[in-house]
Amino acid sequence: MEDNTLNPKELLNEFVEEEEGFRHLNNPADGIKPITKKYLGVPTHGVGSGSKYYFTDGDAKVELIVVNEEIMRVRLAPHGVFLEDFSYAVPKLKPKNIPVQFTEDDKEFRVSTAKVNCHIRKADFFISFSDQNNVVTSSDAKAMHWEENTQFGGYYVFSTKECHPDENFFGLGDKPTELNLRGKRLVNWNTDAYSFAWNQDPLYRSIPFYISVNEGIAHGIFFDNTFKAHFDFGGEDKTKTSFWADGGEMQYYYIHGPHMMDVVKSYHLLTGTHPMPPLWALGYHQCRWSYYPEAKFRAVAKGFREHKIPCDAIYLDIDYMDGYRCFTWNRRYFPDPKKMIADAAEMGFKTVVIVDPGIRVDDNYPVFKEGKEKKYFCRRSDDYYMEGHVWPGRCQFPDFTNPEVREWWGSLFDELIEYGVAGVWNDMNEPAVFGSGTFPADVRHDYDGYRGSHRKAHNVYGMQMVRATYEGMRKILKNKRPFTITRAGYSGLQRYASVWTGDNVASWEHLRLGNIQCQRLSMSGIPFCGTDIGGFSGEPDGELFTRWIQLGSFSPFMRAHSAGDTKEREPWSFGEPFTAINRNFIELRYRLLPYMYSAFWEHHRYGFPILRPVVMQEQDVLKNHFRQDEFTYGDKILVCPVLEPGQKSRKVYLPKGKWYNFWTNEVITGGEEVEVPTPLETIPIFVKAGSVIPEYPVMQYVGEKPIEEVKLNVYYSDYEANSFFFEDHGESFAYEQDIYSEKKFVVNGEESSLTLNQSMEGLYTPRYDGYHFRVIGLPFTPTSITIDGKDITDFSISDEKVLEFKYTKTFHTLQISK
Ligand code: MIG
Repeated sequence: MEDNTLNPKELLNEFVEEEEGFRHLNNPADGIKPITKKYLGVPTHGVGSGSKYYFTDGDAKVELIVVNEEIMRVRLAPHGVFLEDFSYAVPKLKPKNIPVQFTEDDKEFRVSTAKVNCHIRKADFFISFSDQNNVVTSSDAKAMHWEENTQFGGYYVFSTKECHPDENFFGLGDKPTELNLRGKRLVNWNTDAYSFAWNQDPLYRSIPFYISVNEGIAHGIFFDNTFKAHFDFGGEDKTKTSFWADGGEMQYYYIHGPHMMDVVKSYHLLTGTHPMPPLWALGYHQCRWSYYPEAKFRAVAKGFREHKIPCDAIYLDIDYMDGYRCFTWNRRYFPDPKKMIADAAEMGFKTVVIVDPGIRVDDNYPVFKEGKEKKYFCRRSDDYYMEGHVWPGRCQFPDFTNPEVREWWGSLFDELIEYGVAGVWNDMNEPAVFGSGTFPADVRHDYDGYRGSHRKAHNVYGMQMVRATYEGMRKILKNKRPFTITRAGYSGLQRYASVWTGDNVASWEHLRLGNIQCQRLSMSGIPFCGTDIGGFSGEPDGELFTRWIQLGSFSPFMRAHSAGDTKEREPWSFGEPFTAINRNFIELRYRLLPYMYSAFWEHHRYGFPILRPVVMQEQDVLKNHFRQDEFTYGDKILVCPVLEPGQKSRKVYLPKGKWYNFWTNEVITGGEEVEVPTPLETIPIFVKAGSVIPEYPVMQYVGEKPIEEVKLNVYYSDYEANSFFFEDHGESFAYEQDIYSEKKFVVNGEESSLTLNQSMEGLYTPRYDGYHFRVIGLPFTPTSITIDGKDITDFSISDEKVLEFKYTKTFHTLQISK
């Protein structure tokens, strides 16, 4: 007998939007009823006050919540009953108490804050948004619509907006395609995508958030719906942008700009930012599938120190476990893990281990036994356990959407942590199952009490796994920051983990793709991201590996990783000149750690992305909507990777303003492309005039030596410019109690003088006093240098015209003049 409620064919249904609306792709001969969609008609009533407004058309109801001046949330209840308000992405929706105006005339209802107006048109229920200058930024091209789902209950939900001739789209997480999403149709459904290809979709993560830029004005749409979701950015019909999902509510946040940066900041306000990572996690990480046995692990550690290549973390992939059982050790390969990890720690290495969600069905395996007894594993609709084959063999899978299961999973890390493990890598959590790909649709999930099938929980499963890992580690580590990395995720995952882009390939195309993916993740709310440097599958040559290390030095998460069937792949594996160049760049990363850590703080505290594509600097320049190579790390350092073999030079676009070539200190006026030499030793790096870039001495690992001296690289500018410099203990949560130091530098140059002011906030005092100053680009020969009124007489000026001196006390005002 066919079970009508669980027809797996339903999962394959796709919709194509056409002029006349949506239609099923399925052949009616399959026995699936053709779609009969319903549209909102006429809003006959509008009521509301404060932050909540309701508009109705017969049974159908639309809710509008004013979150703050820039953000409004729209929800649709086709038959008048909204689902309970719960979201894994938005932990707490706290509408701000702000003045809101609600007005009505013949044509429309209107809800307005000081910055945004939402218009609900009376003729047809079209919803649009405009800014305080009455410029319409987003408007419906069709009224919201839905289709009843006779198989599972609920609705397919649709929204269609106007797409303008020069409107461009960004965001959506890790999609492996051009940075600009205009013309694309994409799907969110977490998928294990080994050796994925350019344009392959979907991949591992689902981030239903995009940014539109039209005529210089940006807005964002966050479609907070965890079901399989679809986006079409003027692909099917170039005048329409649509998003729809196979279930759940039509629920989206309209996020006003006008700048892309404002949109990203507001998105972070809803979904949270990444906590400060332990400082060591910003160092270089070495991974491979797998380093085993113990002798191999030790040899890799030794190799780094012998080659004097800085490294902070070495990873253990699945072979450290006993038959791939999580929380066990293969004692033949690793007879005394505690000692091995302690010895590595002695040498300055953190050990990071992998875990997978599949738990081997084995009554002699305590984790399985306990999970089974407590009924923590996922079950099918008719109560059978969800079973699937993964690395350990036949497995069952914890329901991470159950808070009790998360708590249990988190507690399982106590032994690993007692052994000294410092980081946990969460793999296969799409969830991935051999053969079938993932769970069947009927698998049930607790969903924190708001129960649902796998159709609803699939895209959040991985995020809840890494959340369980993160929260468990945080509890066990007490005041120490956990380090976690995840493959799968949904919006908000940044509150719990860093990510890597999954199983890429050792090719130049993937180097290009990885650069785009990291920028896109960064602007989609996932700041701590990186690719498998060198490419997971296949063999890079020395040149490709070195170009990847160079780009990777400017990925927030920097890790080399490779599949087991490839040749050895450490930074010294390719001989000279590659080893020396790789060392140089990894060293550069360690020199720039305080700058990178400060950029992380700007993310954590203020919601800025860490990597910023050029379009985020100058969204009003249409050409920039199509640039995807150059980006800034924070807002001071612009990087452009070399993405082709044998390239001697390449074009780099510099946004308006003055930039210094990092390697030569040459000053270049931006606003156009420049040709930059790209010998294997360098990639184009530029520093914005007016920046103050703090620099630590090179160390083999974070904390190798106490920091006695910090270099301050001051780049002269003839305008006023600010820089931040954040420091703290680097591994505790004391920053939450204001135990940190946030310094602000203000550079201001004139024709014959330069002033640098420093102010401080926070309760942390670094152990060093004063700085080693390097002043770059002075347009005059200095004769007088004073700090807080005291003369500095001991200074030097190099051939490159870099002025250097030290001052061993803290300072407020530095004055340099002709
Ligand atoms: O089925 O743990 O993406 O980084 O090395 C493959 C083995 C499972 C996939 C991950 C990859 C990891 C590998 N894992």
